[in-house]
Amino acid sequence: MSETQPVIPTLKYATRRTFLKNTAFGGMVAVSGILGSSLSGFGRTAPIHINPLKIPPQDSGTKEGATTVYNLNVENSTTEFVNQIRTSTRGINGSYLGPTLRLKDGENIKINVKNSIGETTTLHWHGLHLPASEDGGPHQPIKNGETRASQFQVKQKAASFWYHSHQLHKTAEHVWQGLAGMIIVDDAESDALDLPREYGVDDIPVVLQDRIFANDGQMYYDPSRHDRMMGMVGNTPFANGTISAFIEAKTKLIRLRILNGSNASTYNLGFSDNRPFAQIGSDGGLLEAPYQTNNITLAPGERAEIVVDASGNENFILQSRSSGGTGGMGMGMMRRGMMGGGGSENFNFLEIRPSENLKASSTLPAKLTTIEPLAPSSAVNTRRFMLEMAMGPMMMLGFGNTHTINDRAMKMNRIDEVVAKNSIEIWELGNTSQIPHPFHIHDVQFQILDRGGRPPHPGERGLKDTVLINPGEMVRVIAKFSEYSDPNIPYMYHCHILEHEDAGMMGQFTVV
Ligand SMILES: [Cu+2]
Repeated sequence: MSETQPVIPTLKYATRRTFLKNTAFGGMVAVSGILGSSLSGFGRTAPIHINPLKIPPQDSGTKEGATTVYNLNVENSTTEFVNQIRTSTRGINGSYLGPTLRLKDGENIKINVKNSIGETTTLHWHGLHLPASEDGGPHQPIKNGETRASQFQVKQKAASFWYHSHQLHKTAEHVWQGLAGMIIVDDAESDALDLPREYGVDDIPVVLQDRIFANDGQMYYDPSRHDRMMGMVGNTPFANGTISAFIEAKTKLIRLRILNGSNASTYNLGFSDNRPFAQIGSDGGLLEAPYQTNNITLAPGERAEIVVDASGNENFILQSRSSGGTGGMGMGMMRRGMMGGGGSENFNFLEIRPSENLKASSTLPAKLTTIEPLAPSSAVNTRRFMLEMAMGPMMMLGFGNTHTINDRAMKMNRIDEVVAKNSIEIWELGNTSQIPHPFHIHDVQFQILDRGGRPPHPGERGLKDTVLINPGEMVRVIAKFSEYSDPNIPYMYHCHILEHEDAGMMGQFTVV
């Protein structure tokens, strides 16, 4: 496939559920898949991917007195993912996904969100510590035509966060259509570190997703009962909404801020030539020190910042591999078995093409930050949350609550847990179902105490707001619920497989 050849899917059978196995979309992905796995070491490899990675524009807001103001418009649009095919999408200040919001620790911000999509939605600031009233969750819906402001002070360590629709029962569909974007927080400590930081050049946001196109080029959100049960998994990999994406590396070290923005797929990430890289950050901050690996597992909602050395003559591909790899937790195998193909196949997300003369980069600092561990002895309360899925007859008959936490499905008018302000708590997260669930807690960054009684994986020893709970596993996390309280407006905790969240695997807590 040449770089100039347009790719046009067949339009003959525009049946909604006739998916693209035999269309040009599928063909393109399959071709890059085959070539991608056969990269080998004789001189410069031929480019495989065909589209420059879209880099979301940065939005650093506008100063209005002591407040930095951001204006977001949530809108309907169309996007040309493939030449000459316009796909209906939704985006924020754009046609698919949104700008990267650049925030500074300590600054007062106001984000105006205008809804122009013709139905109610909302935007949630995932991972940020803020008052419940400003969280952008199901209790802060924005009707079509209305604008709602979220106003708060940024109190975060430097890290990569994100924002996405959190509309009750509609989150999965809205995110599928494109309502998500990245947030980068900077702080003084990380500004002083010698890390790659030129946005879009050697510091690159990478939103990973997978989608399904019908033969008419549209991405219908039309989940089957199986999709609703297991989560909607696509067969076409997206990086920032780019299919078959590539970047040219101009510097020796490239920092990728990777967000798993998929609805339901856990990615087992590494490079096609298995080259090592350093993980430098987790969900809510930098790790204390770079962690050398060649494989990371990233569940929906999780982020990882990595730095890879692009030296060498060869192009290489950031891919998700189905077969587990070294450092993973057997996720690929498990999902392939459970999901029956689809999203756990090999996904080639992003080809990296080193320039002939790479600009030198500084060596990574040995120490990145300090994370004060929260001592289990300081916890005043322990709560247990069991993630459950009703399988068998209940599911087949389609009644009852199929996705629950502690036997209950989400109810807007029921507060499930009340946490005392400024207290430290241990939350025990268990999973009685047969598939993994990523558990997300609003408002806080937590620390993982142990996973199945064992210390967390090195890449998980930083600040986290989302953690994958494998079947039969108990993960203990510890968090401080500081500063903000509101007896009436709750925060959410939920599974970040968006179909599960929408089906009720969500609960509410207040801080008082
Ligand atoms: Cu789940």
